[in-house]
Amino acid sequence: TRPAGPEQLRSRIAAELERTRARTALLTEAVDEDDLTRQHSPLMSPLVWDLAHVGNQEELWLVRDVGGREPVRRDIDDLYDAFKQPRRDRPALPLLPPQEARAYLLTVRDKVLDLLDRVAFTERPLVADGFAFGMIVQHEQQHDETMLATHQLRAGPAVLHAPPPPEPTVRVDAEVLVPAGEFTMGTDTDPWALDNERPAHRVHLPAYAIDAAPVTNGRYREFIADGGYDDPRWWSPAGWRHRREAELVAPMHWRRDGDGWAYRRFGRWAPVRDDEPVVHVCHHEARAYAAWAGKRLPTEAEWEKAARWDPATGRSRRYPWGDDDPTAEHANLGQRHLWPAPVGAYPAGASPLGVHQLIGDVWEWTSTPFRGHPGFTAFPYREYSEVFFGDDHRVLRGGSFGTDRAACRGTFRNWDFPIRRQIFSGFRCARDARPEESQP
Ligand code: AVJ
Ligand code: FE
Repeated sequence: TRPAGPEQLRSRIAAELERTRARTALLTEAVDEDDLTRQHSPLMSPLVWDLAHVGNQEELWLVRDVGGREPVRRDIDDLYDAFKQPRRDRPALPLLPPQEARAYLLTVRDKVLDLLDRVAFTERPLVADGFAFGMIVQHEQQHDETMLATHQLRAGPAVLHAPPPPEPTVRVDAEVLVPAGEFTMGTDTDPWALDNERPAHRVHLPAYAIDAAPVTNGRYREFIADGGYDDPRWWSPAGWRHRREAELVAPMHWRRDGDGWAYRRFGRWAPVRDDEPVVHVCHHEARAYAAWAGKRLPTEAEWEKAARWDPATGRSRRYPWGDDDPTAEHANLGQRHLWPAPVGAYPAGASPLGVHQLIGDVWEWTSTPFRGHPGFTAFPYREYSEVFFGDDHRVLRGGSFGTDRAACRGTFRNWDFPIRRQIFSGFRCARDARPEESQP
């Protein structure tokens, strides 16, 4: 996947920038000016903030830092600095109106394409292998997924359309046993991997079992029907407190529908389908379900070993299916569909151990607080990940149907507060291997 020479790298970067901008355009042209400037939830920015923020980051890193060129709009840096402006305050800011934001993005992009024609991909870490360009592509894609979550929160009729995900073609086992032993976690070699995915390091895990697929709506409904939301036994103390304060009774966007449940997906209500991975649950709900099921959430290392470790060679792959970039056969990524695919729909994406749908469909909560890998160094800026290290966030893995392939790898790490569920978050369970299972 490493491009052969600078000209291939240049054209690959140009294609990724363009593909990504087309997605941004789709998300911001599907609604009117009022919808773009309004706040649809206190958790989210107005879409027009995300739009200009994407352009501002591109200006900061590519035009100014890599290119060493004059600022386009130094006057708006503070407005679009995520650390200076909390999300709830963003609608009140003197933001660029939609047409000005679009014009700003075009101006920045012109300069970037000019720069891309001339840049030498030297050994300077910011430009080696086109890293800064890859970082900016991933940044825009991450905000596109955030904007997609804003669309899901938006009231009113549907404006986004996509074909449904593929139907299942195989039956998937309940769980897979992963033998005890070491594997390589993280990466030193993936050229566009972000700082928190580095460095590669060896991790030893005792034998464990992990669900071969994400937990489905059908199973999650059993937890609800069994009184799971009313039984503090299944919840952590913080989880139970949150469950009561927020009055959680079901995943976000669900409502009772006769004897069953319906969910709202981008402005349309539909009966809940049992064989799809559950989405829009917080870490506390995932943890409670796992306890009810007699299991636990996987650690981040357990998730990554199940996704990347190849027992035949002992090496860790970039993706469950190998080292090649995802295609439509491998995983439900990139907003090609607007919800998770039923279990068994992506046999070509399974890992060597037979674990399915690790990449795409839903972000998967792990039990691990977000920290740096051993030997971590912040690059190129502390505010991407280092400032979030600590006990406040839990790691999510694997990407959702709304994650672009450029922002998703076997090593990619996402994180959020354990109460958040407006993101496309689901989970799978794990458990320690029983002694008789641990024998080789
Ligand atoms: C990695 C998804 C947690 O959206 O807060 C975007 C990505 N960082 N702009 C986020 C990000 C800066 C980040 N997450
Ligand atoms: Fe950002």
